[in-house]
Amino acid sequence: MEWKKANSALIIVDVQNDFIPGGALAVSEGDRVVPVINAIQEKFDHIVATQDFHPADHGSFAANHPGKVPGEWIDLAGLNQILWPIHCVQGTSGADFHADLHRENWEAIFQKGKNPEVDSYSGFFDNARRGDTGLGDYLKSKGIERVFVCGLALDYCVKFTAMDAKSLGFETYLITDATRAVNLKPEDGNQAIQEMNQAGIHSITSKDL
Ligand code: VGL
Ligand code: ZN
Repeated sequence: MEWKKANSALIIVDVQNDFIPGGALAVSEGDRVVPVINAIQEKFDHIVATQDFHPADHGSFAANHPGKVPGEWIDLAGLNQILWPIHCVQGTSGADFHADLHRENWEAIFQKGKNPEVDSYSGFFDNARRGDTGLGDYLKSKGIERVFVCGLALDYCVKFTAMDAKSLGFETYLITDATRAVNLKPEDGNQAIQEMNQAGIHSITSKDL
């Protein structure tokens, strides 16, 4: 495919220890994205990352709702919310980026999920679309028109980030071999790709770059 470095950005979503096998919210094969993402970084002039960064009292944690377990749904300040294990708590190693992930050329990191009252899958907005991380304005200030999205997890934060990028007017690409799904249901990852494609997000592999 044809694309210009100058007006393109790579968005690396949530490649953090808690989403890696052995972590609190492990994504199967989540570690496999690391070498792929390291290899493609050299193709980009603009690289940003997102970081899931919850306070310990975050409302998406089942442990903060007596009697509830991960996978159950609740009403969280007016939004339907699936409950997760405690993960990516600020100041813990689970919130740190995977140690092998190259970070030398990152321009900025956008943290999300800091408001205990609302979850934030997207790197742009919280799930209520109220809070804004500044990622959209940042990309626009750099003249970015095209974004390539990769990281964890495909069926949550990668999908929501790509969908918001598209809705903000960026030409949006999903790098399918640089992401993995949580797959609470076995087809969730494939369904996420279908939803993204229907929204006009293009699927490519790292070899297409
Ligand atoms: C994520 C569930 C909860 C993700 C973050 O990064 O995909 N998923 N928090
Ligand atoms: Zn989270």
